[in-house]
Parts: sequence; C-alpha cells; structure tokens
Amino acid sequence: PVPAPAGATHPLAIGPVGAPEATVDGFVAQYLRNLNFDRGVTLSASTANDRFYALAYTVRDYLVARWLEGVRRYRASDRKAVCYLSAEYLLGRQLDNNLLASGLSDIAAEALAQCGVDIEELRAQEVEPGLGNGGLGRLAACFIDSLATMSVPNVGYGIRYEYGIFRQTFEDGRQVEQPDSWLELGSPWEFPHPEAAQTISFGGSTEKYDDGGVTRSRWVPAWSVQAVPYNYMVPGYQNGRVNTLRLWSSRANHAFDLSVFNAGDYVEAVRAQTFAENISKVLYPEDSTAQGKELRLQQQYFFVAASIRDFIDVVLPEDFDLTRLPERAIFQLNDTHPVIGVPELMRILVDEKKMEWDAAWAVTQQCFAYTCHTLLPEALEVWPIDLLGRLLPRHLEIIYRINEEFLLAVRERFGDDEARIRDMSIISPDGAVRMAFLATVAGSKVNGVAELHSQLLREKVLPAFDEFFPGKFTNVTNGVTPRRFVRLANPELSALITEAIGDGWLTDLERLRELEPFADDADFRTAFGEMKAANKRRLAATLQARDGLTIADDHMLDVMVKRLHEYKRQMLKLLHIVTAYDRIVSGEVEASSVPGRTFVFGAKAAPGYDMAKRIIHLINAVGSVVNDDPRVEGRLKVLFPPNYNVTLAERIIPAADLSEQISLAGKEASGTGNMKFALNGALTVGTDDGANVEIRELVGDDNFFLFGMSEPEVEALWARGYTPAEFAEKDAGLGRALDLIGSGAFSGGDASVFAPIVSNLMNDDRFMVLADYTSYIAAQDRVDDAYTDTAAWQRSAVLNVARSGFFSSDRSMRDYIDRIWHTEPLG
Ligand code: 73E
Repeated sequence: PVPAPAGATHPLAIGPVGAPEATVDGFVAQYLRNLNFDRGVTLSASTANDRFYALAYTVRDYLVARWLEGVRRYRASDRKAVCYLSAEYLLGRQLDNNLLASGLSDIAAEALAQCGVDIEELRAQEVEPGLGNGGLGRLAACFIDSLATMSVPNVGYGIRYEYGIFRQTFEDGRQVEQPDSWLELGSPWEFPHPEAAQTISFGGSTEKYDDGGVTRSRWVPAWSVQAVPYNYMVPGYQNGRVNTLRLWSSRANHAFDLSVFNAGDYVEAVRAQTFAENISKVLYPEDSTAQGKELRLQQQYFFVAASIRDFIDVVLPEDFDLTRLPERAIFQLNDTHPVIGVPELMRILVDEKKMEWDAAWAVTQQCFAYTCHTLLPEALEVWPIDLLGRLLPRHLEIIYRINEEFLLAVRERFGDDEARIRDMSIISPDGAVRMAFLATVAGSKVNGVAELHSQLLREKVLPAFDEFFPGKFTNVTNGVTPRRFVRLANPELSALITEAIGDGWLTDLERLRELEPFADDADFRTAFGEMKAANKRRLAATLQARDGLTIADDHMLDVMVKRLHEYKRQMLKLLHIVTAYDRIVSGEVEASSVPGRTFVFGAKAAPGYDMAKRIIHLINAVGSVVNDDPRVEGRLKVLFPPNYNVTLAERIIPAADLSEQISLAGKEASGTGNMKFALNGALTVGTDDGANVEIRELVGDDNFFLFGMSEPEVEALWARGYTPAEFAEKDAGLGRALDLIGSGAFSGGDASVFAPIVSNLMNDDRFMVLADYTSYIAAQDRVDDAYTDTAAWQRSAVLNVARSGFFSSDRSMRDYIDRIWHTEPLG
C-alpha cells in the first residue's frame, strides 16, 4: 500500500494520476486538450509545430504515469541501478519510438486522421537531438532502450548540449558546418527541473585543516556554475517500464552579479552568465580523436560531478550508508570521457563524508567499470597536469595518491622494474594524466566492444595491466536496438518476419534463426526482394525531396555511411569507383555490360580534420564527373546526401544491398552500422575487423565478401616496412586510378586540389589503403557476379537477417549484466 502524502484526502492525490484512455476517442480528446491548453490554439488556427507538440505531449501523457510509478517503485526497492555515464547520446527522433513503445501507433494514426491532421507532416517537424558524433553516442542510445525494455533500473547521465553535431552542407563539393540549433522551437520531450539545480565548482586551491585532531584536505574552489537537470523518458518496448535519461545544462549562479551591475558594468555582469552557459553550449565534433581543450574537461567534470551527486543525494535515500554504495550503483564509463568521476567519488567519500582512504577506494573500485571504444592513439585521452591542476586541484592530488599506491603495489609484485613502472604510471613521463590507465586501475572491469578489439586491448595496448589485474578484462560485443533499426526503420521487413515466425523476435532477436528455412522458399525470397525494392523507392522519394537526388531502381545499392576518418578508408571505396569508371572510359569494358550500381555515401568530417574534408570534396568531385559522363550510360552513380544523421540512416539502411565495412584490420573497434545492415538484409563486403569478424562467423563465409589483410598480416607488413608506392606499381588499375585523381581529372584539370590525397597515399598511407586495393577490387568483382544471380543473392540476404540476432543490444545488456554489473530487473 502506498502511503498518502500528509494532509491528502482525495484518493487521486496518492498519484500518479492514470493515463488517458488508450482508445481513438481517448487519444483525440487528449490531443485536442493539449492543443488548446498547452499550445493555446484551436486546431484550425494551429501551426504544424503546434500540432507536432500536441501530439508529442499526448504520447507523453500516456507514458508519464508509468514513468512516475516506476520511479516510485524503484525508490521503494533496494535494487542496484546502472548509472550510464556518457558524454554523448545520439538519440534520433523520439515520436515514432515512443508511439511504438507505448503501443499507440495505430490509435494515434487513426485519431489524427479523424482530426484531419497529416501525421507524416508532424513526423517531419521533429528535429532529432544530435547529441553525439557517431557509433559511441548511438550505442549509448541503443543501450538505454534495451535496459528499459528489459526492465533494468537505469539512469542515463549526460549533457544537454544546446548545439549538437553540426549540420553539414556542401558548397562546391566542400563541407561547410552550420550550427545545429535543435532547440530553436523547443523540445516537447524534456522535463526541465531548474529548482533541482546543483552547484558544480572549479578552480581554486586545496588546503589542509585540522578536523578534531585529524589532518584533512579540502578543496577551496574559485568559481562555480549551476547544473540544471532535464529529464527525458526512456520507455521500454510495450512493457510498461519507463527509465530516465537525465541531461545537464549549465547556467550561471546569479544571473547578474549585482555589485558589478551597480558599478555600472552591465556588460561585464552578463559576461559571467555567458561564460557559465558555454559549458553545455556545444558538442565537440571530434569522433575517435581527443582534443585536450580546457572546455572539454569542464564539460566532463560538469556532467559527471552533477550525476554522481544526483545519484547519491537525490536517488538514494537520505543518510544512505555509502560504504554500501556498490550494492546500489554501478557507474559505467562510456570511454574515458567521464573518468574524472573516479577522483570525484573519492573526494566525496574522503573529504566530504570523511571515510578512510582505503575504505573509500574499495567502494570506488566496485562502483566503476570502464568500456574502451578504440585503440587509436589519437583517441586516448590525456590531460596535462597543469591544466587539470588548475581546473580541479583536489582531483589532481587524489589522482597522484591513487597512482602512488598503485605503483607501490606494482613494485611489490614485480620489484623495482623502472621501465615497467614508467609504462604503467597513470601520470605519463611528459606530465599528463592517462585517463584510460586511471579507468583501468579504478574499474572493477574493463571491456572492449568486440572480440578482436578486446583481445588487442589486452594483448597490445594494456598487457601489463592485464597481467597485474587477472580477470579484470572482458569483452562485450556491441549491439543495436531492433526496435528502432528493424521495426521502425523497416516496417515491411518486420511484417514479413512476423508473418513468417510470429512477433516474439523483437524482444528475443535470436528467434530470427527461425527464418533460416525461408531462405530456400522462393515465395519468401520474392517477397523479400519486393521489400527491398519498396525501401529503395522510399529512399528515392526521401532523397528527391531532401536533396533533389534521384536513384535508379534497377541498380544495386552500395552503401558506405559512417564518420569520415582515414582509418575507415572511404578512399578505398573511392578508388574502387574510380577504377570502375576508368574501366569504362578506357574502353576496357562496354558500359552496357556493367551491372548498374549506385554508390551512396554519408559522412561528416571533424571541422578541423583537413584530410577528411579533402576526401569529402573528392567524393563529391568524383560523383559529379561520373554521374555526368555520357560514356558511363548511367551504369554507375555516386550519391552523397549531406548531413547524414540517425533520421537519414533509418531510410538508407533498409534500402541497401551492399554494406561497406572496409576499415584497416585492427582499427575499427567494433562498428555498429555493420550490424544494422546485416539485420536489414544487406550483404557485407568487409575486412576482418571489429565486429565484422563475428558477423562473418555467424552469417557464414558464403554470405559475406571478405577481403584484405588480417590484423596479424597488417602487423607483419608494418614490421617488414610498408612502401605504398610499390603497390601502385604492381597493380596497373591502382596506378591509373591514382593518376586520374592526381592529374586533376576530377578537379577540372587543376591537379593541386587532390594531389595531397594522392601524395599521402603514395608516401605514407597510414591505413594501408594501397596494400588492400587489389584484394578489394577482386572482392567487388565477386560482388558483381553474385548480384546477377538474384535468387542466390536474396537467399544470402535472408540468411544475413536470420543469423544476426546476436547483434541485438538486448544481448549486449545481458552480457554487461552477467559479466560486469550483476544487476537484476525490477520485476
Ligand atoms: O568502432 C566504433 C564503435 O563501434 C568506435 O570507433 C566508436 O565507438 C563505437 C561504439 O563502441 C568510438 N568512438 C570514439 N571512440 N570509439 C570516440 C572517441 C572520442 C570522441 C568521440 C568518440
């Protein structure tokens, strides 16, 4: 029985008030109520934004009661919660997801139809919150979806960036970045709580003081800002569970510093406000690189300090005994970005709660776990000690002590092996804090994100730590949510699957195995082919309306969508296109004999990453030449719609025939796009890298186009000495493709535009594009052959779907629970 609040006599006051009736009439009434009472307009006078808002509010209204009930039940329990700490959440649009989760999709469609409202128009109104760069941020969004669907108590903690990932446009083929003002018209999904703001401090110094005979340290900060929580509902799939995503927004402490204001310096007074608000102003647009900028460290500490304090002070009961914190919370560190939480929890326990150091360290070590997402050296975060000491002096002291005690333990185990000590020190020889080391020392577990990546992490990057902490390293292969990336993105495929095997697969994706026999069923394959064709038409309509692009419907759709990064090797894809073009224009092959292919790219480059931006320019340049050359007779087509994001991914992936996963072996930690394509029945052309390895093992060699060096072969070639120009000499096709690019064939004869790309490949080629070219072209020739046998291709495509159930993020969550978190669902 729930106790009534003091003084309450009305039965409803116990709350939460129930949801509106889940009928068309109930929905219509609530919708019009929201339009009138929240937007203050009648239906006839409403704008599309009003109508979208009212719809979102209506969906919200159905979810809120369950949300509040869940929060209440969680607080009454003593369950452990997963506190997912992530600087990025790449959520995508919420409307359809929340309709699906609440089981209201059909009711809403009918209700809006009866109001004469076009639901498609309202869908298009929603601006997706792009609070992430790529895979890491999208993974966080998939994970919180799965946790809600599995009824696991979870709070996602992060930053409410006012500007998310930039909006990409092209000018003369070059990337231009525009600010992403996703909040311009407000967001109907957020619940701001300015009254629950927390003070987050920075700077100043530390001091020792006498605390009744005990000497203690404390932090005397110099300045502070407010962290305002914004809550978002994270509904499980039709299970009545709603978890919380809590994102922090920064605000000045006092809007106006009155003394400055009275002295007449109004501008100076407002400046303080701007300074504070800068902290959550913008998402750093670097993916898989670390910036080392002070504002970035401010962002990290800002959201992590607010989150830990929130969990301790707001979520846990008052006077909770913090020695038992590990029973109630696991803080999962999504890469090193939130690792400053480690010294922050130590500071709270030791300085504020006056716990003994050793006891506090025991608690901290059980409360954190660390996920590493990359091996690229440029992505491993380090903070110079002067910067860290200036911004967070007490945290630096704590890090020094953690390091001291850790190195002492290393000496005890291995003796005074100074080389080893240097290699393992959290403070690097050049005076920077190595955040991955700190996370590894502090975390109860460290995991990589695919089998190969976890193995390389243990054996190549942190072998000394693996030796020192046996059992600490583990793997959890990434996954993706089938609700968004199959059910919502591909309703036609979903209907086909459900018709064949029933509807249990959406929450138990391994059941897709039951589709295997249908791969040999000609009628099923035909229906599958029709599904692909329908998805291509839908994509064509989207690209036509969005960018004025057209796609031929008899072409194979060959797709490479992901961040632009040299290690992902968009250049290898481009060399294949240039080679296919060269074969036609040189007369080596008849255009009419070339199977039609449309190459689709989607990619943003970090604004400061010159080579990546040059490659974007080259993709567009090759596209304009190839697409307009009459000799090609339309057999090859290159499309590069700008501003690839989650919304566009949901259109492109279901239409794809071929998925390009062509990173240099050992460089792509996992990839998650690769999983989305396989689940939507695209075949992969890929290297033995990241989760490709597991995809190929599951779908089988016959249903996957493998090419390129393996990771050990890459290592061996480096060791032997890699001379890329030799590969250009050995393969005439490669030599010609490079010459075409280098000679200005795609830049109106101006060789200087793309010469830096060619010279980089010829002289450096860090990611061994040239070494894998020959093998890649051979694989693409096999693809062309295979595509001519429609039945065999479709059979492989169906088997890709049937055998990819492993890649559900529900399975990833089960693995985290079993191997790392040891939490239980709230029944
Ligand atoms: O392979 C992907 C992986 O699938 C990896 O590159 C990506 O994380 C995905 C999810 O595990 C990733 N992003 C970053 N590091 N790895 C990163 C680093 C710094 C800033 C932003 C993102």
